[in-house]
This record gives sequence, structure tokens and C-alpha cells, in this order.
Amino acid sequence: MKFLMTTIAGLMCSASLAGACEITLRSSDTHPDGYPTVEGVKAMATEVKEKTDGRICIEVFPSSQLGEEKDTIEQTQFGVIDMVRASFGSFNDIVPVTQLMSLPYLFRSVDHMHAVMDGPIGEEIGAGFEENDLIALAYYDGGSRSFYNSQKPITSIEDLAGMKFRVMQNDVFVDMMSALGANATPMPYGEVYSSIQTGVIDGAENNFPSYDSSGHAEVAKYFTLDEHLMVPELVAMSKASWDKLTPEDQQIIREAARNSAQVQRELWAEQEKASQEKVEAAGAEIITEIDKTPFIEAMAPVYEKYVTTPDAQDLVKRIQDTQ
Ligand code: GTR
Repeated sequence: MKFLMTTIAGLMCSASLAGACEITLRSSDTHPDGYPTVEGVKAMATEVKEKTDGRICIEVFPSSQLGEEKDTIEQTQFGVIDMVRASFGSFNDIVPVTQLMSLPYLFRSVDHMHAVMDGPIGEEIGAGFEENDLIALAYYDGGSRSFYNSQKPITSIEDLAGMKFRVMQNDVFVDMMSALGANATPMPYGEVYSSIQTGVIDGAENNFPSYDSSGHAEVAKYFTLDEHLMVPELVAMSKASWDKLTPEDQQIIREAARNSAQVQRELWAEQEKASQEKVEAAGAEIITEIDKTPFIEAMAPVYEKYVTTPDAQDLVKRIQDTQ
């Protein structure tokens, strides 16, 4: 008992030395603890805590504890949640320009995506979130997304005909599936595992770390590396929470978020490799020999539907021209 009292007194003392949290920002993520995006925001939290002498704390809620991605984005807009880390795909209905940024085969490679997002285009797009009550803080890596399913190895576009795939809840991805001759079933991430298991859908599409950590690899063992999507991922803050901060604290948060993107990208590169190895060892069949040309060509109607205004055409061209 005495030991316990001394320990508690010691803890209280060190807490007051470090400074108690005056502001606690709640941050949501769909992924579990240990996933690169969760660890990225935790690294940001450590830096913010240090630089504010413990005044500002960021508490990360992993595994969709605060809700599925689209709902948590809306809650962040309203200031119910302070921060969210989510894919651009989930922002499509809220921040229109993210639709263009989610177009299939828009980015040639992950390096191309980084060059675009880390340059003036990324700045411009980030600034656009503000009119939707969100502050874009940092772009994280989500690698490339490919199809996986429980039925058969897919080696060509023809193999997709009539199959049912879960996509994120947005129109671009539904249209992408139709253009490929398949059927899209939009649904939240958290419902995908059981939907594959019970045969409601044949499969889904994602990157290796998600395919692995969600357990989808257990129920859909055929993975085709067609890399149809490279979608930026974002750490965003509620404008309502942001506006309550002093300009100095805003600066600390912005910088810590940017620095955390470097941490996240390094963790991402390691996790991508580790997850691929893990799912392969567990029996997933990875089809790497795939001609992407027919997939890319099939996307013409999707581009025609979404890249309509001169501004949209200009943005897509600037992205394509970025080296
Ligand atoms: C993951 C992404 C999540 C979420 C998920 C999904 O790769 O990191 O933000 O978008 O995919 O498919 O819903």
C-alpha cells in the first residue's frame, strides 16, 4: 500500500512537471494500433506534446472506435471529433476536388503521387478543404490498391466480368467498377470481412497492409496486383477545433503533422513489404503478371464523366505533367 501511494505521488508529480493536458484533441483512424497511419499520428502527438510542454495532447482512437471513416469525417467537420486520418476516397462527397484525385490510374507511381502532393498542387488542394470546415494537415501514404477475391485468380480484365467487389462509398469507384465490367457494392470498411465470408461480395480492393491487417486475406486469397488506384491519405483537423488554437499552437501542429508524414511513409514502406510477405506465407496467391493496359484504357468513360470543366481538365493535365 505504501509503495502504491508513493508511486501515485511520484506519477502525479511527474505529470505536473510535464504539464497537464490543457487541450486534448481526439483523432480517429479506421486502422488498428501499430498500423503506419495510427503510428504516424502518434508520432505527431509526441512532437506536439513536447513542443507545447504537455499543454496539447492528441489522443488517437484506432480501429474505428469513433465510427466508420465517412461518419468520422462528418463528425470532424462539425467539431465532434477534432482530427481524422482517412483516405481521399472517403472525402469525395464532402470535398469535390478529392474526386479528381481519386481517379484510377491518375498517378503513375507512388513517387509521382508524392511529387504532386508535396508540391504546389498538394498545397492548393489542401487549402480547398477549409471551405468544408476541415484543415488539411499532412498527406500520408496509402500505396496502391489492387483487387482481391475469394473465387479465382484474376489475370485479365475479362475475368472481372460480373463479379461483385466492395468499393469505398463514392461514385468514382462505383463507376470504375462498371467500366471494368464488374459490379460495385459500396460499403464501410468494417463490413467487408463478413461480406466476403458470407458471399455477399466476391472481393474488395486495397493495399497490402489493409488486406493483411483487416484479415481480408484470410477470406479472399486471390490478389491481383493491377494497382488501379493510388489515393492520397490525409490527416485533417476540424476547423472548429483549429480556430480555438493560438497561431503559435497552429504552427506547432502543422509542423508536427508534416514531420509525422515522413515517419508514416517510412513505416509504410516497411509494412507494405512485411504484409505482402505475411499474406503470401499464409497462402494468399499474388498475381503479379498482369497487363495493365486494358485496365487503363477501360477508364476512359470515367475520366469523361468526371473531368468535365476546364479547371478539372487543367488540374488533371498538371498532375500528369508533374515529374
Ligand atoms: C485503407 C485506407 C483507409 C480506408 C480503407 C477502405 O487502405 O487506409 O483509410 O479508406 O482503405 O478501403 O475503406
